[in-house]
Amino acid sequence: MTSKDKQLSDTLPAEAEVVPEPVSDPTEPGVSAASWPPDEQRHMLRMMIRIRRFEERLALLFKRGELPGFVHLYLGEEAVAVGVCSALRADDRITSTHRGHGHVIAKGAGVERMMAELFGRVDGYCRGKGGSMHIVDFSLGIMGTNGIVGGGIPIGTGSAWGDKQLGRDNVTVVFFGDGASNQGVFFESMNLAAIWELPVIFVCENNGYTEWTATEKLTAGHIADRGIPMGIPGVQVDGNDVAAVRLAVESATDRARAGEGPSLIEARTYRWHGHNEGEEAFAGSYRPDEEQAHWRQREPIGAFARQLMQAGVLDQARWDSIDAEETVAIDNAVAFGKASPFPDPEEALEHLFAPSTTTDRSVSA
Ligand SMILES: Cc1ncc(C[n+]2csc(CCOP(=O)(O)OP(=O)(O)O)c2C)c(N)n1
Ligand SMILES: [Mg+2]
Repeated sequence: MTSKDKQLSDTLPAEAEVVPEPVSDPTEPGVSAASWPPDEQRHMLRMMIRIRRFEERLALLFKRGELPGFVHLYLGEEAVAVGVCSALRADDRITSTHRGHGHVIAKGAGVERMMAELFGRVDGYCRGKGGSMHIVDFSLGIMGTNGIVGGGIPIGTGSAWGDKQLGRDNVTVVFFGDGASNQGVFFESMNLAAIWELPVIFVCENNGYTEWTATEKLTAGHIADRGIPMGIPGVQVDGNDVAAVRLAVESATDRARAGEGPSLIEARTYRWHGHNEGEEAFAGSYRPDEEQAHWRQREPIGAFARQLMQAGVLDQARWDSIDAEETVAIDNAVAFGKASPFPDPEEALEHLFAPSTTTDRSVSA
């Protein structure tokens, strides 16, 4: 274990008991990343570290009472967002969830404007009026984090329908959780995506819990199999293996761009923190210590960095400097967010609708 590994898994008990994987058919971890150029591999590592440091800072700010609103952290799940978005083009699109900071950072959102949004300030992505669950930037293909569980699923399916209608070869990825996979809209959207052969990739992040209930108490069968009756291929991947996730998404994007229709990917992972920050005040203890220790041992960033070191595309000094740069970037983002003013109360009812070129929204008395 390197000094960096130690830092990345600092709360892991020394003698953590390893429990079996709570899945029946996991992809073997440790898929080789060697097929991508070294710069891209280091960029994937950088993006995972950026998400990790961003989320850790939010946890701290929340504890200090400096962060308004609800925050659902993505710590431990970084390999899914980065594996997915590293397989996409800049002009592809994503829809996200209530646990969406990692998705949008991986798709290119700037941490300064995100932090300003989280502080409720005008320099944020929604002028400080949206917060954590409304981070949108169409120019980056980010169609929004979303407070409605399953809400991004039909939006992303519609985005793919638009591309198909316009003859564009873009792909849309829909991120959603294991809990959202039980929403009716998931099945409705898969049906339309299948019948119209839409270029959409449904990425289910199965992190083992829906709020405070274990997935197996709520969710029948394997999520990856849920598209089979509609002819949608599904795979289950190790969501803590960034290379495995990227490979699965690359084959789904090939399929989508070739006009062969949708795919479903179930990424098995684990959230390190509570459902939302501050849940300790009411949620009690609902996750076994051994389970948490097991998943912390399967920490995704150190595992990938070790692979890169073995492949000779990273050394400890480079890893340290990437980490230091990303930590400074988060310091700067916090300063930027805090320095930005609050929006003027006068503009509370502005920017509620996107400007429309086809509809006149003016109301005559
Ligand atoms: C339509 C809807 N129902 C219920 C909620 C309350 N809620 C917020 S997050 C959540 C659980 C989502 O679980 P999952 O999809 O597994 O995502 P995770 O939180 O594990 O990332 C629920 C029920 C909501 N926001 N929207
Ligand atoms: Mg979940």
